[in-house]
Amino acid sequence: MEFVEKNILVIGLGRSGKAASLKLKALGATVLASDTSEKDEIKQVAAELEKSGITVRLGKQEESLLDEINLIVVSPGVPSRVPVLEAARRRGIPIWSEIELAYRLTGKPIVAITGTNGKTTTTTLTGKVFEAAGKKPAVAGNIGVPLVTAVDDADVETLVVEVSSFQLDTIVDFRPKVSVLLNITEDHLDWHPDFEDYVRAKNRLFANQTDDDVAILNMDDEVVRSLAPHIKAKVVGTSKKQELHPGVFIRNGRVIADIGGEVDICGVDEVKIRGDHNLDNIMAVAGISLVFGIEPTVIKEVVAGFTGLSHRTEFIASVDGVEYYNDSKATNVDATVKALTAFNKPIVLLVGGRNKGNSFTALAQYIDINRQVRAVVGFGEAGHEILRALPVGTLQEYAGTVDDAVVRAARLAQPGDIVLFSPACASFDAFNGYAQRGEAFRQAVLALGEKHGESKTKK
Ligand code: UMA
Repeated sequence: MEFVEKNILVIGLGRSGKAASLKLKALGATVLASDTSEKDEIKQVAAELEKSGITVRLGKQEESLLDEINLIVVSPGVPSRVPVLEAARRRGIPIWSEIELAYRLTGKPIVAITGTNGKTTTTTLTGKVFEAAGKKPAVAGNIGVPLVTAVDDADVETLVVEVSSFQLDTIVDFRPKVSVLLNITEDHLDWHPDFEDYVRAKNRLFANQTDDDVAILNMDDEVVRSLAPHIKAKVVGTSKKQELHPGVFIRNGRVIADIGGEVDICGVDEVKIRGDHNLDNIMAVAGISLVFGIEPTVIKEVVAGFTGLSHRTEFIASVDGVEYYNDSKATNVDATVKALTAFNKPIVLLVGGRNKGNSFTALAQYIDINRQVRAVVGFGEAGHEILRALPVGTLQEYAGTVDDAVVRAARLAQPGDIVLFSPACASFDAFNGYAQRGEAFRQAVLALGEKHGESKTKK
C-alpha cells in the first residue's frame, strides 16, 4: 500500500502506536493518533507527535474519529471488540496491527515466535545464535522493540520477532519464513472473549505461509498438535517424548535434530536454564537455526553459555538458608506451574496481582498432587481469589503488597526451602509491568538479607 496522502488513524500511543505514527508520518501519510488515556506519559508522547506534524486526540474514542480514515493501525493492548474498532469493521476500514505495517515495509526474512510461555527466552536465544553465526538479526516485536523501528536498518539481514496473540489478531498478509508455536494454555481472557478465540488468534501465525515456509511446532502440546494438519508450511515438530522426522527431539539425554539429516546439538545436561519447558524452547531455537543453515556447533556454544533472562526463575539471594527466586514474568497459571516443576525442594510460593480472567484450578491441582509447596502467600488484587482456590489444608497467608509477601514468606520458609515469586497474574494492579514488579521483589529480598545480616547474592 502506498501511504502518501492516505488518512491513517493510529489507536493507542504506547511504544507500538508511537513508533507506527512516526513511521507513517515519515512515509507521507496524514496521521491522526488517538489514545483513551490522558496520563502524563501519554500527554508527553502526544506533544512529541504533534511536533512532528501528527494530529493527536486524547480521551474517549468516538466513531467520529473514523471520518475520512483509509486505514487503522491498532496497538496490541487495544482489545479487538472496542466500539471504535467494531464501527471501523462496519465501515469496511482495514485494521492492521503494527507488525502488519512493519511487514509491508520489509522484504527481509522473518522468524516469528509465539506461544503462551517461552516466547521471550526463545526469541532472545535465537537472536544470540543468529548473531554468533553472523546472520545479523534484529530482535523485535512483543519483546519490547516495535517491529517498525527495526525494518529500516540496512545492516540487518533477518528479523527475529516475538509475536503475541494481540498482534496476530490483526495481521492481514504478515508471512514469516519460519514460524514457531511453543505452547497454548489459558491466558489473556480479559482481551480475548474465550479460549477458542485466543487459539484462533495464535493460529493466524500460519495463515499466509506456503510450502516454501517452515512451521516449528511443539508436538507435545495437545492444542498446538491439533493445529498441525491444517498448516500449509512444512511442519517441523519438536518433542521430548518421541522422535520426529523431520523434527528436533531428545535421544539418550541429547538434543538431536533431523532437518535434512540427523545432527547432535548438545546434551540435555549442558542446558543451563532451569525446567523441562526450557528444553522445548531450546529445541525450537535449534530448529529455527538449522533451517537458516547455522552449524550445530554454533547453536551448542550459544545454548550452553545462556544462563537465562531476568525475571524468569532468576536467583536473587540466599537468606537464612532459604533461596529466593524471582519469576515475575510468570503472568499466567501455566508459567507458574512450569516454574514449580523446575525445583525439587520445598517451596513457599508467592502469587497474586491482576487476574486476566483465568481460573486457578490447574495451580490448585498441581499443588494437591505434588505436595511440594509448603505454603502459599497471596498478594495484591487477586491474592484472596487464588488462596480460595487452593486445596483444603494448604498453609496460606494473604499479604497486601509484595514487600509484605516477602516478609511473610521468610517466616513460613525453613532452611533448605525455595521462596518462589511466580505470580500467575498480570502486574498492572500495582506496577507498570512484570519487570517493575520483579524489581520490587528483588529489593524486598535484598532488604531482608540486610536485616538478617546473612545473605548471598551470587551462586
Ligand atoms: N488504549 C486505547 N484504547 C483502548 C485501549 C487502550 O487508546 O481501547 C491505549 C492505552 O491507553 C495505551 C495503549 O492503547 O496507551 C496500549 O498500548 P499497548 O498496551 O499496546 O502498549 P505498547 O507500549 O504499545 O506495547 C505493545 C505491547 N503491549 C501489549 O501487548 C499489551 C508490548 O508487549 C510490546 O513489547 C510493544 O507493543 C512493542 O511491540 C508487552 C506485553 O505485555 C510486553 N505483551 C503481552 C504479554 O507478553 O503478555 C501480550
